[in-house]
Amino acid sequence: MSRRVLIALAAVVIVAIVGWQLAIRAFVAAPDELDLSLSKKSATGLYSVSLTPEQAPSREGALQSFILTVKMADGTPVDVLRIAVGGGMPRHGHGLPVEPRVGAALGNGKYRIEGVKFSMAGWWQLKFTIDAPPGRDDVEFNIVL
Ligand SMILES: [Cu+2]
Repeated sequence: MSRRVLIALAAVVIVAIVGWQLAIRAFVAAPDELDLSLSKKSATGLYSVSLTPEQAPSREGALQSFILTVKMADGTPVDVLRIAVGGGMPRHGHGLPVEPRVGAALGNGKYRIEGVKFSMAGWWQLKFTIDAPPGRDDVEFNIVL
């Protein structure tokens, strides 16, 4: 084989390896600019919501629980009528492996979210729809493990 052919082959192999690694990285890794804040305003700004893991750090495969705290912008706790929980891995197109449950109100705007499971490492989202007398609003949190 000529030297030129060898160089071309080496270039093809390097491009393939780099491309494959970039593809794997895009599948596994979270975006660089991801908002990992666990305290934020709901989508329309109605509520101040925070999500506190009861077991930290979040682990792959274990059932875990979170405390969701819902307050008005001025800090007044909100008596929520209904919380819908959803989520999944945005880059993988799948949802949560187990449907979480919302426990009884703990008072002071706090609610325990039980039975959350992350079945693999990577970027997950937990999404909540909060139904309360002031209105309905959504909030989502990013979790990377
Ligand atoms: Cu996944």
